[in-house]
Amino acid sequence: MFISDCGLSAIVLQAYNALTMARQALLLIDVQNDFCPGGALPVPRGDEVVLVLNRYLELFVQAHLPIFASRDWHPTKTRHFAAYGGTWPAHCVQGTHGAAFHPGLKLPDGVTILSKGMDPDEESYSCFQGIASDGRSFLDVLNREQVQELFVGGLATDYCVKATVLDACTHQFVVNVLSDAIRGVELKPGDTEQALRELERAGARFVTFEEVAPRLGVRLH
Ligand code: VGL
Repeated sequence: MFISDCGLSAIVLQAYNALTMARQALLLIDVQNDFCPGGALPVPRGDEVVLVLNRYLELFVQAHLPIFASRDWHPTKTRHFAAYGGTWPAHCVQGTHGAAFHPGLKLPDGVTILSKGMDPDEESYSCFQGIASDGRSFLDVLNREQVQELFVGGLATDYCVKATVLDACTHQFVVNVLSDAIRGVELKPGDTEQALRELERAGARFVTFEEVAPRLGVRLH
């Protein structure tokens, strides 16, 4: 059998990834209807991340690496909402259409869902404040899966993506922000730019799809 140089290095990289116990993982933040155009708290052009994230999903499935997806999962009454003293219009209320993942997002079987924002008295933006369906914290899940490096995309750059990436840096993960798969709310113009600068200062790297595929040793056809 003829194996090209490129094919061989892909195989070696995948074997390395397998032997070192899958250190990398994909993390999608809050790709939910309410954060997309037409939703209760729309992120401008938020739905544009869906197609790009589907490509990342395919990549991580092929590389047999763990995939996580967070969701805002609020009760009807919470201090997070303007009606109860918070900042935001009601959004992502548990069990509603707005809280569902965008219908175009192709979440594979085996994805771990992290829910956050359930406490009516707590403001939570970071996925590290979320829990899996079995009640384990996100940090526990990552440690159990021996994840050391995260690739993070989704919504919104200036809130939940930012808070999650900052926490991940604090917890000493290597963090890659998917610059082609994030969008900001921009409550104030410039918020997204400022968030990106903060993430860079915290040690996050910025990557695009073309750079990630070879890093994982996967070639998509
Ligand atoms: C978010 C604002 C309010 C987010 C959540 O997912 O980034 N933004 N709640």
